[in-house]
Amino acid sequence: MRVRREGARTAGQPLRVLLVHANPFQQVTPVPPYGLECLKTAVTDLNVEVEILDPYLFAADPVAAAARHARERRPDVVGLGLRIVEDCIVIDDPDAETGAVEDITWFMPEIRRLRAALGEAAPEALFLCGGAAFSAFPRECLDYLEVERGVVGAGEAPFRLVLDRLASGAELRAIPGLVRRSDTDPLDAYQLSFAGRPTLREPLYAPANSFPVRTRIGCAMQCAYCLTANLGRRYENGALEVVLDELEQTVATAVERGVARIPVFFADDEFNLPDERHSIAVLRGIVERGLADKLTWRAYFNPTPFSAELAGLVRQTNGHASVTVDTASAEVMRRAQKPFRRRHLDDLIEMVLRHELPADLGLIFGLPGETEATLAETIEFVRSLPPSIEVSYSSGARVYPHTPLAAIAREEPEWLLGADDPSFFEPVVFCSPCPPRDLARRLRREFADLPHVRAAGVGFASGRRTVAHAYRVATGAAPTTTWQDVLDEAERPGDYQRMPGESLAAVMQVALWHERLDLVASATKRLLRFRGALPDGLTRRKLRIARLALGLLTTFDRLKRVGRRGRGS
Ligand code: B12
Ligand code: SF4
Repeated sequence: MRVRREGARTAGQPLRVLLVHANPFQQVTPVPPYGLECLKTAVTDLNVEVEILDPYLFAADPVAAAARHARERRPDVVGLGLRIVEDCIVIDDPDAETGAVEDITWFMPEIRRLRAALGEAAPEALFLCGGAAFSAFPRECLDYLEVERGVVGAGEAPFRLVLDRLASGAELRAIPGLVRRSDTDPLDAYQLSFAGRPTLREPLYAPANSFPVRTRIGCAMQCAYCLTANLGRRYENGALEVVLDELEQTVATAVERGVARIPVFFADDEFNLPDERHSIAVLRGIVERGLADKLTWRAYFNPTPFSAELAGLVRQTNGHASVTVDTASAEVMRRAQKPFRRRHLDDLIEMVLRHELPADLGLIFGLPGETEATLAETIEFVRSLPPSIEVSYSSGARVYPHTPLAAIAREEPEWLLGADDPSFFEPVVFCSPCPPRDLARRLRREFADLPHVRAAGVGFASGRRTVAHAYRVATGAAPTTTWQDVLDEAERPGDYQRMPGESLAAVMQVALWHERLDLVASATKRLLRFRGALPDGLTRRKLRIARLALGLLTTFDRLKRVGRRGRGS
């Protein structure tokens, strides 16, 4: 079928593409729209104009702002990036006195509102979905959003082909990864590929929540509850030189903006699966290229393989291992299809301690097979850990369509709570041997004396919007609030994601990134007055020097502006 492009460009005119980050959680944890950046990078040599829009981060009324933008730009293609469909936090508030059995905020109704508004604003455009969450259950998303086409898995190659064909007026046929709403098994189309060149980053994003760098795609495992299980154990490594070039470029751009050391997140499902050879090669490359002092990094790890060589390199390159443990019980591990056994877990702890590695362990209580006895076993394991190892835990697991857990859930409906949706597209939670809120309260009691153990993540309902507000003020995009409000909010204790000192430093970094020296100066002043703990690496002496330098720079900046005005420019 040939896709109609009314109002289409005349020959030679570039195709206009609007990539929209359809992600309301940007208000709570803003991350760069890395998937969309990868798509844009993949078509830099085509005759196309690609623009990335992140309405939930930069606009006070995201749907209206996105629609307005689409109306003005009249794009030929609108890409919707569905990185997440929900906040994934089963219990956000253990004490909530609502009748709700779980607290997951499902974003699909909001995303449907966004899609409808964009559809009205750009009725001629070809709509295309993609993204990590989309790719795990594409048919359900296309139906719900009433979009005809989507790309399943890595989007670089299919996106390129789609634009190429549209530009030449050819049909959108036989493009690997491109699926139709009517396709019966779109998961079969899953793509694993890389652009083959370092990702070009949008300059808007400060490293407030780290820069993602993908080194491999997919996963050779199939844990029962995991979205990635829907890939069917497929994976591919990125080319080493390209990964290292991307790291080097990211560091260089940050240095240009006055950030001496950047936080990176290796955006892989598990950095050390299916083997550690690739991860070791990446870390060795960091050392060889002299990048180790210029970055810190974090990645998800499976407890095994984790050799002494890998541990040494993690340490040498300033890494932090977030280990996907889930449970310490052999029976729960077996039923969850976890790719390790208890002895691997014990070996990992020993390795982490021996190499003094910064690490945290992620647990999920309530998985299939969880009983009073297995709960007690995992609780005992957690209690045996030293306080240097942080632990975060969830109570209950979201059942996603097509996963092995969905099959288990059909067999054991007595442990299900949430939406009445047999397809599991709307949030349904599996939690054994008791409802998740009860389990969350119980675990809080069990770990009350262990400050390094806490409930996992932050939900949309309880998450602070401080960093998003900082972006809006710093870019002037939607000053819904003043900089003083941002600083007050940052200094107020109770943010799950950061201590007040860290929050002040994070908003200061956003201002610095956007060269708003006036805002940096007032954040510095506030940090100097602040009596609590400062983040690692920041001292009052450094702040005083920065204040002096900023005083000079802002005066210079002001003089420059006055001079320009005087010359009538
Ligand atoms: C690293 C990571 C994080 C880091 C991010 C650090 C950073 N600075 O970016 C941290 C820890 C901060 C994080 C936070 C969260 N995360 Co996270 N995260 C990941 C992880 C492992 C990698 C993401 C990534 O960058 N991938 C690499 C990029 C290149 O891939 P991509 O985005 O998929 O894009 C490709 C394709 O999807 C496609 N594509 C993407 N968009 C589009 C659009 C179109 C039009 C087309 C055609 C194609 C296309 O092409 C791209 C290039 O190949 C993914 C799992 C995964 N494998 O993706 C989970 C994942 C995205 N996270 C998830 C979740 C739930 C969250 C949180 C909500 C958790 C929380 N409550 O705090 C937040 C949300 C933050 C936010 N604003 O979105 C879930 C989402 C699923 C769901 N249930 O909705 C995932 C899928 C993990 C999982 N298996 O469950 N996350
Ligand atoms: S090893 Fe990790 S990414 Fe792979 S299926 Fe299991 S939980 Fe998912």
